[in-house]
Amino acid sequence: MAAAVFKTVEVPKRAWWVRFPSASADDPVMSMDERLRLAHYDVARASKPNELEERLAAFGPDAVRHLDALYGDPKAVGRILGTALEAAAARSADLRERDRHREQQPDWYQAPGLVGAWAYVDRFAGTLAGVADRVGYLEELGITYLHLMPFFARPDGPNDGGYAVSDYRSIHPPLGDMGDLEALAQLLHSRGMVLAADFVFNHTSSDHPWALAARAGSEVDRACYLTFGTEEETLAYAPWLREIFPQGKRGSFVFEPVMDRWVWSTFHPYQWDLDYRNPEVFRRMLGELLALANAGIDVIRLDAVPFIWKEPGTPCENLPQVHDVIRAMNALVRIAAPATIFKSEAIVHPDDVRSYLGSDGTRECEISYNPVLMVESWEALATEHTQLLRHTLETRFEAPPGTAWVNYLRSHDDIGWGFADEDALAVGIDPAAHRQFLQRFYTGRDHRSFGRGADFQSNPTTGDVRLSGMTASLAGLEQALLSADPYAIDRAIARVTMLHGVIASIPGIPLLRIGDELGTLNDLTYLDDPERASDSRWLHRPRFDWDRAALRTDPSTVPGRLFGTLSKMLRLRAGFPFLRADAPLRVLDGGAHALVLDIAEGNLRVVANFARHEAWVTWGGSEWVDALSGDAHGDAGTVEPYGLRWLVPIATDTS
Ligand code: OTU
Repeated sequence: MAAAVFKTVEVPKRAWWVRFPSASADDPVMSMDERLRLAHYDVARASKPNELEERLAAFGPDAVRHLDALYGDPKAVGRILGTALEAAAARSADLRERDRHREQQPDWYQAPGLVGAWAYVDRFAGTLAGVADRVGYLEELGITYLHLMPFFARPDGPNDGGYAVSDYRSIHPPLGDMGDLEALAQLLHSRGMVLAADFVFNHTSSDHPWALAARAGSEVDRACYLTFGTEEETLAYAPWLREIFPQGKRGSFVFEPVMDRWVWSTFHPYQWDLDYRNPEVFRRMLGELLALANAGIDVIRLDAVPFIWKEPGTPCENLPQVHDVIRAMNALVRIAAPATIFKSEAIVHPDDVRSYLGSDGTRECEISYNPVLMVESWEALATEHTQLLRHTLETRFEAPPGTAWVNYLRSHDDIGWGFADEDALAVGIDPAAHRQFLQRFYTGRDHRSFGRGADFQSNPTTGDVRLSGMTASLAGLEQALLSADPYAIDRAIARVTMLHGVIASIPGIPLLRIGDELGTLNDLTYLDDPERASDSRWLHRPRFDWDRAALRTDPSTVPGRLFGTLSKMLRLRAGFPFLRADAPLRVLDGGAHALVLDIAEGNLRVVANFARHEAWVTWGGSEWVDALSGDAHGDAGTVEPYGLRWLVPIATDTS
């Protein structure tokens, strides 16, 4: 038997001897229990079981099972467990208290009061400390979940809005430092809010220390990336891959002259994909993930999750091993930082999107973006018909037990027309032609257009193209203001309100684009910045306009009208105790132009008219009051263009 490696892990009040298994290749394969015991249980037991031990007992076997499936190497698995235990030991007393609290309330992210917004640190408030100063604004709007776009160190020059990370443990200097991040997390926590941040883990920046070491000749670091000696070798993969940013570069490989090798790069040339087939990559990135959790991040957004595992002759997206990686990481988070949850960012076929919420009761990502609801909300607005949206809600909306959708209209990314072909065909729509129509519509190239979006990343080979633009500009406010037509302005405000009204009333976490509450329009200034000009997503990443925000209390202004309605909706929803993420949703027949949803078995009936004309809609029931307007209603009525009702039953006195 090879010599065992011993290592001390400091945990409060006690030193734990963690004995890593160091089995050599000819050692017999150890059972899972045996390995866990070797990795941890060589401990002078306390009289009362320690909570870390309990968590290890509860989640260790899951972690090991998935790690075994990936790596089958007990030594590597032991090292990974060691990294998790080190992070557990480094966790602050406050966050350990938060862990206990969340373990008592494991469904916290399914509560109706969780209402999200996302923002860029610099564009919203200059610095992390500036964000702390602006928390009052978020509270006024009714936000309890703040997602800050990437704020870690990144290269000077192009860095994909921070999605090229040079160091996962230091903040991009103009934004502040780790102390500011921790202080902001503490402040939000003290106000009952949660903080979400990105874990950009498919790739590092090409100037990350591992990439620099790889260039300098370190074999260990080079093995963290996927590199190839010749371009021919890339052909084992290349023909199956999708191009994500075809206007930046063609293909998924870039030549690196210093190493004289080809490097895998799914996104921009300066974003190098990591090779999770190497357990050392898993271990290193787990350390970075848990450091993020230990800084006080509650919700970790797993960026570009479908791409993290590559196998020859496959599309290298959504492979089964991705699920093992995420499940193992989740189990290790349950051990080391259980207050933390994962949000999946997979903008792929709806079946694949859903797969990251786990299956067979296995915990994977607790929450996920819901891109198909986003896409089909815009689709229904353009077509003024709700059949595709209704069909998808009926067949795909129910989230697996213990999970929640994150419902949104706009992210910082483009809109790709990612409805399922089969869903479109099921309601008589030609998917390809329909995607072309939607793109034309929202870029102002259709005679009925009110949208003023822009093309993003048109692919000369496939003809695929995606869309950029702010909510208000896509919904017609920009065009209406240009024409100075009060009727058109009213219509555009009604569209923005109605779309948000659906997102805010549907089970799951609503996630608002900060600025949408003021009707912020497209920002063309990115065209003057050579680093950004080629990326039209900057059209919808404007600086937050605090002068505009100052108008929010003036109901005669566009910002005042929108802020008033949206903040009211968010507050109302937070106060509906039945509006949990797992509340049942039923799609009722409200005719071709309307969406009628029954939520939580008669507790709320949402009626939305997607058409530019009035619609007579039957929503059923008998006596309702519209929580938004206070008007009483029966079982049907005329709904104005883009009208919205949140109908709650009038309580019948049973005393
Ligand atoms: C993500 O998006 C981020 O949200 C982007 O801002 C980044 O540029 C990118 O990753 C690289 O880090 O293709 O058009 O299925 O669709 O990860 C945006 C997931 C993207 C991908 C998604 C990616």
